[in-house]
Amino acid sequence: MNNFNLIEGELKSAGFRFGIVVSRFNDFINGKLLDGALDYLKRTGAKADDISVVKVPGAFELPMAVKMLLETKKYNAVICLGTLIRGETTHFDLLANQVTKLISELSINYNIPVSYGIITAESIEQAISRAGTKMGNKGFDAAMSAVEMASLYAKIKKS
Ligand code: INI
Repeated sequence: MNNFNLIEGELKSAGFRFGIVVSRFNDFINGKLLDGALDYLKRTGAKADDISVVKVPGAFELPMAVKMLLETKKYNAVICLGTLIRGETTHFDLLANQVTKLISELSINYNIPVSYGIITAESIEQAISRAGTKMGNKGFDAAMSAVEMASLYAKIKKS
């Protein structure tokens, strides 16, 4: 089994267009996620002109704006950024489950990768640790997935 056709994405962004949807709720954390995502895209070759950043009020609105971006067919991948903190809302589980499900369904229905850079945390401290401190930066990680998947989709289409 030596001659199989391996298809995998590369971590290069040049030539791809990215949409980033970021929520304003918990903005001091989401700003760090956005910094991480932009840092990754620029360091892997994306041009500023090829990146659109869309702001929405909260995590609940993320899937709505993602759908609008996908509908344009202008983007090779969309990155979702937001922060849900259990302590702040009794409907944490409902929001987290619904938003996650919708984002995944949108990606599959439109055949365009959407990456998940939404922190779901028990406390503000835990959220901060995932936004550029102890536990890395979930925005940076989500951008990495978006780039790999954009490249993978392009290769699958060409295969
Ligand atoms: N939105 C968030 O992004 N994170 C939260 O933790 C949150 N809490 O705690 O309620 C939150 N609520 C707002 C929600 O996403 C909508 O924007 C709002 O209900 C208006 O539709």
